[in-house]
Amino acid sequence: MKISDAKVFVGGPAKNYVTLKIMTDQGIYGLGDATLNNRETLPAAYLQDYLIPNLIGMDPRNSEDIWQFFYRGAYFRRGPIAMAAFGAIDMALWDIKGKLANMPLYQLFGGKSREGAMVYAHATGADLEDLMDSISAYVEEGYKAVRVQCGIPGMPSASYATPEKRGNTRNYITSYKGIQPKIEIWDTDRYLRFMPDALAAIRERFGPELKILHDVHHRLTPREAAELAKAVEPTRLFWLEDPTPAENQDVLQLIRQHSTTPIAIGEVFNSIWDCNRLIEDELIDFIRVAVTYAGGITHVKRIVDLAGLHNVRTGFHGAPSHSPISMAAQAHLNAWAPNFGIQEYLVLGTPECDALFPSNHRMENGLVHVSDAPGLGVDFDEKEAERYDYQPGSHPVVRLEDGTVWNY
Ligand code: GCO
Ligand code: MG
Repeated sequence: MKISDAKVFVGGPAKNYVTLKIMTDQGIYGLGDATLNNRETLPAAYLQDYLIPNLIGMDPRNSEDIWQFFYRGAYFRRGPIAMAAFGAIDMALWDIKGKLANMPLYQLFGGKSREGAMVYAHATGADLEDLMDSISAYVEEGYKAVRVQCGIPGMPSASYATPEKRGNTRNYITSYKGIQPKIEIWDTDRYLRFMPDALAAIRERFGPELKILHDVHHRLTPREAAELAKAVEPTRLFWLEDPTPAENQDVLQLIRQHSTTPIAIGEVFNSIWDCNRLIEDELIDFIRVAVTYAGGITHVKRIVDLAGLHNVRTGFHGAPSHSPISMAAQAHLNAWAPNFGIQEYLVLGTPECDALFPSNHRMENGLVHVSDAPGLGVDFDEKEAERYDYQPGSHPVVRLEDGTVWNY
């Protein structure tokens, strides 16, 4: 069996998805997602210029060897661009493997460990009342867990705030159009004065059962993060995410020494080497890597197994930047992983998105039920794809009030 061709598509409804389709001489094809939010053309170029010419003629069943060939063969290892490109190839090869075996992927991993995998939605509000409305809407729909992000009084343009009061506060899709980034202003002191009480008020309003998550988006210093993690202990968060930038991992010890609030980190990591210490030293409770830019199923499965040895559960990144292809790969891992924690899940299910990526994965009462179709269980409609092309975008850049650049 040989890979006969491969194509890359960039574009999609309201988002640039980087979709890889690998064809074989036996007519079976596989799909992968190489979307790297707001840098989409780069993994696409890596695939087109370097990887696809090498892929043609390879045996698609040797997914491990192909992964090692590209990873080791790159010489310059790791990095989100390369790992997103390897990840897309890897997903597509697993998709082919599942179709050959006539089995859904979770069966190849070891079968189902659960019937439905718990997901969390993004509730956002321009202010606390607005956020409460957004949470209520998700709770009414049956969600068991929500990430809560709120506008901070006196801080008009943090990314947590939805600038339009009400209106688009639900199903928020990150939309940062244009190559010039939007500038947001951040003030740690205002945030720290507001957030613990806001989270306590949410717990008070929604009671003990709701799983409440909050994303700090790398904004705090280690000492400030320890202060916040300690202050929110009575609220019993499901997790506090990215409290500090994770380049310096020693600092996580400071947070641990001061608080028992569960910590989730890893959405910007792209290899096991970015998180093995955090996992082995048990400095985090949830690992947030994504199959998209952490090297695909082959590599992420290794991270999941390492995490399982150290009481660390999964909480894969699932922002709208991921296409339904990598979300399907994660649905299969979530069905299998003995140390599954939760899945971030944003309702992509617009009619346009469903038409482009038809699938039978379904969300019901806050749980994702994985499809039983062979392989990834998601398809890609090339005719639909012709409607879209690449739209440049950029993440915001954050500055303090005095102009100093801060962390997004
Ligand atoms: C999350 C992330 C997103 C990121 C986005 C960047 O937890 O979902 O922090 O909100 O901003 O994925 O591309
Ligand atoms: Mg995050």
